[in-house]
Amino acid sequence: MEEALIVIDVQNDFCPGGALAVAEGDAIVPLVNDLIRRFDHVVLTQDWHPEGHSSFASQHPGKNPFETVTMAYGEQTLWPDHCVQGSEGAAFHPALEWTKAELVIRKGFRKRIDSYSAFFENDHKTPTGLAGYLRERGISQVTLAGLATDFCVAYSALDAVRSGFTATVMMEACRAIDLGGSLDAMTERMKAAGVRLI
Ligand code: VGL
Ligand code: ZN
Repeated sequence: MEEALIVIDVQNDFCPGGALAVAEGDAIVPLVNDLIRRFDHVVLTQDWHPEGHSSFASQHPGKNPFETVTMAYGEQTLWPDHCVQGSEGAAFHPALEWTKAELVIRKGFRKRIDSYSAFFENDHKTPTGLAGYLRERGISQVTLAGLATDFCVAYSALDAVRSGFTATVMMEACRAIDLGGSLDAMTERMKAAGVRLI
């Protein structure tokens, strides 16, 4: 039974000084590097939006970051412009030891749809291909760490379980945005779904 570490969005824009900075986002980097050393298989995700992405508040006149809108696929939180393809903000944190990674899954590259999860976009239907990749590689267990706990990490963990993988989240190696109680809410959803939180 093979296991993979999935490192979620350890990118400059989610670290202090970045466009969508997560408090202490950079503090997890040494812990994530330790995990990378310990796992045989490492996959990274990279939030990767085209300019003018529909999840950016700047594209919705009269709306501010962290407000919500209804998209074709349901409710969507609006964000500051972040992780624009090819920008410094979209690059991995400079101290992240990513060279060992076997795969980088980019997500959020379709202009009309956001993607928090490493497995499915926010319509919960459009696959990223990660489940197929892991299955073909004989990987049935995933461990997750990264940013942000209550968005991309949580949705990835929930979709991992839904896709038939066992999922563990290393909570110390994650940091949250925590918008309107989202950390508690998503922690409860993960527990209820059978995600192991350690
Ligand atoms: C994320 C909001 C927007 C994340 C990505 O990585 O958790 N959150 N894009
Ligand atoms: Zn994003």
